[in-house]
Amino acid sequence: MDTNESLASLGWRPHFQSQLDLNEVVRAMRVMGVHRSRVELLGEDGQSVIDLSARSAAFDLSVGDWVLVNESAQQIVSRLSPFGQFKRRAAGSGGNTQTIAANVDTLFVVTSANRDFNVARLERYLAVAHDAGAFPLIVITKSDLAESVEAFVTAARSVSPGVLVEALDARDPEQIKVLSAWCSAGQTVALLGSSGVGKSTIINTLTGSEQITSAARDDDQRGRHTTTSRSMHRLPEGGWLIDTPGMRELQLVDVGDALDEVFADIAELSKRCKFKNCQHDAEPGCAVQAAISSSELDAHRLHRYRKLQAEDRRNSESLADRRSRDKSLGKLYRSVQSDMRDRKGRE
Ligand SMILES: Nc1nc2c(ncn2[C@@H]2O[C@H](COP(=O)(O)OP(=O)(O)OP(=O)(O)O)[C@@H](O)[C@H]2O)c(=O)[nH]1
Ligand SMILES: [Mg+2]
Repeated sequence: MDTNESLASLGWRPHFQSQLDLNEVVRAMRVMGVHRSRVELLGEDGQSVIDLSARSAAFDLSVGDWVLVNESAQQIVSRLSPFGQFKRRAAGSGGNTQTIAANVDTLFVVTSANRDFNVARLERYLAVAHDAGAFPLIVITKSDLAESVEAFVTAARSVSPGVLVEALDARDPEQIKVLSAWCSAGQTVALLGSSGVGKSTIINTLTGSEQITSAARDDDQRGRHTTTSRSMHRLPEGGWLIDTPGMRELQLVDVGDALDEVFADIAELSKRCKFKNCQHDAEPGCAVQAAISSSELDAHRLHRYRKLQAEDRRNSESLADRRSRDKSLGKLYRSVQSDMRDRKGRE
């Protein structure tokens, strides 16, 4: 293990420095991998693996997090507040928010030039990137298998004004070089996208190493969820890549203004509506509807924007609702308990 790490090479920055109490003897380490019962950390003095005791588990760590550890690096003392984190509403659970990765500078939104390609899904990923304070780049893999990759590139560029798009064969070391620019020393790049689109392949080609990948199934050209955990990989350029397992669903939660950044064209048009609270339905003087009439804006895009807004509101509200419900339940339990105590006292 390389013991000559500097914190800067691990992605340290003033945002974290400002959270340190200079009187405390602690060490900062970065979370490289999170497993069920342990976390792998890397710091200036090398690696440490910490069993997730009940106390450490309470920090709810994700890959990319920075933590402070005690002198022996055997216990996590605290988790530093991240400058950004990817989150989604966890599938199938009671509306919990799941953090995918923290402190990411650039997000490679990976899709492939086949049936995986879906504009609505890309819009979601971009919203998550903006919310996490990460710069998004859409990477279209399997360009070698497409008859015309240009159609995919054009569609990807329409996802958000000014968004950067690269199309490539992820297995080709020459073509992959366009991605190296984002991976310089101290930079953290995460890859998100469906299973089988080539996230681990990109990492293999960039690092020249062998992550496990698997042939996509022939029938639907999708993978089989080959990558099963999130982990950080060092790049020859000095940056860090976070591989993630393919996702079936990315439900937005609490992304707030990030949607307006993805749909900046609609947000910009809205400013010209006659009414400030225009819903872009049938209000007079609606600049958004006017843009649809003149074919400047696609009506489907407005529909998707609204759908995502509604989803985000629903998921975020249910979190708030749940908190207030928990609070009132807590009150109820306390009053029942004190009733019981009173009764017992009288007996
Ligand atoms: N022809 C071609 N095949 C590719 C390309 N990128 C990936 N593949 C193949 O697609 C299959 C799936 O790639 P993976 O890298 O495992 O996909 P993944 O996104 O990591 O999938 P999960 O780990 O399941 O989320 C592998 O057989 C790769 O060799 C590409 O650009 N061109
Ligand atoms: Mg993978």
